[in-house]
Amino acid sequence: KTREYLAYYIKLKVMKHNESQNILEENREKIDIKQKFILLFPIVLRGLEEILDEIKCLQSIKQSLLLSLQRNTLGGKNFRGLCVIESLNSLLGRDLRENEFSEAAILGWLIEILQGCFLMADDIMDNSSKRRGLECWYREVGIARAFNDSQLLEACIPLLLRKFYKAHPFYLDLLELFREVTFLTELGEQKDLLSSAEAKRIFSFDLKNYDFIVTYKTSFYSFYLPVKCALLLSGNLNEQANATTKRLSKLLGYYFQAQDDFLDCFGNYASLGKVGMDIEDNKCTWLVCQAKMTATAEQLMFLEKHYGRRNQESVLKVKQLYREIGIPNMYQNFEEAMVEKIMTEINGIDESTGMKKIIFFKFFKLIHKRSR
Ligand code: DMA
Ligand code: MG
Ligand code: MG
Ligand code: MG
Repeated sequence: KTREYLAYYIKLKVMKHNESQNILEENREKIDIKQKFILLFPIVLRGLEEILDEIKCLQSIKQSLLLSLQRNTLGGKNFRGLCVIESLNSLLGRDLRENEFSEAAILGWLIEILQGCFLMADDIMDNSSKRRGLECWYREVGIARAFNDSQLLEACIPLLLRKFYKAHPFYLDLLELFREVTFLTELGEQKDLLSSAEAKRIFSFDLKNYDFIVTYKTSFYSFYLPVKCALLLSGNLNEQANATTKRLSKLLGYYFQAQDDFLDCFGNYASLGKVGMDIEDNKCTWLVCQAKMTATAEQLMFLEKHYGRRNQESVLKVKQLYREIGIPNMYQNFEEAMVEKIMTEINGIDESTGMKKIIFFKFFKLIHKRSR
């Protein structure tokens, strides 16, 4: 029922706050964390509506913003948002009270909104066609509007934070955290973009370059941000717990983005809901870095000839070359080595800082061998 409800609202209109709250009330005992999380989304939506009403925003503009918020925030895996709840749960070592759950869920939704802003812009930058099984937003409303929608929603985040957390003892820390992580992610996107545009083409790609791109564009907002939000909600300001979160986030982010790159090339639309563009876009991906390191001189020339070309024959040739070089097998080995490394790191966490190993075990389990 929740799924139908969502599918309906994503496509048709802005969700009604009272309807979702009724479903939540009626099913409180039956629904799981994810469904509960999704049913709390209309609280954020209504929060934005109130902010816009306070400044007497034109109705038509308000509706357009609420719709783009909903359309670009819902429909994903929600693992970043859910991670705030799961992490707080682990940090406190007990079930969350209703108000604690909502507090974590709203922060989780702010992360999901931020992700929506990044994706709207990323799809323009990457010439993508599909996102979450739907047309990319810029293909529906045009580049100009999608650009401004991304800006607008990003600007809503501090306003929503103020609305929901103004009285929270760590309000300022949360505000700074979101600002900083937004900046770092956009730096990563910048590096991603500039690397793909470099005149030297594939010869500038290497794992050092790759490390910077993925740490900045993926690790901070996907892993560090949700766990850090939970740390702040639990009142943990321990520096070492913070450093551990950063270290593990970097590692998980690296693994996550290498998966994303692998799936871009070898995954399928039915489970991903997006169509890969990395080869056409001349991206510095995990795959092309590996290929560069192991290819023969002849294969390198072939790669140079076909990588970053906007035609299907070239794309297929690059994929064929990846298979010849044995990239899928190398990826499997990489995955196994990563599992080892991540497990060792998690097991080494010092829990006397208040940090909990289970947070990262759960996180890892969610992304391990994912196909979407
Ligand atoms: C996306 O990297 C990074 C951000 C910050 C959205 P990507 O272009 O590889 O993502 P996707 O494959 O989802 O387009
Ligand atoms: Mg992209
Ligand atoms: Mg991108
Ligand atoms: Mg990708």
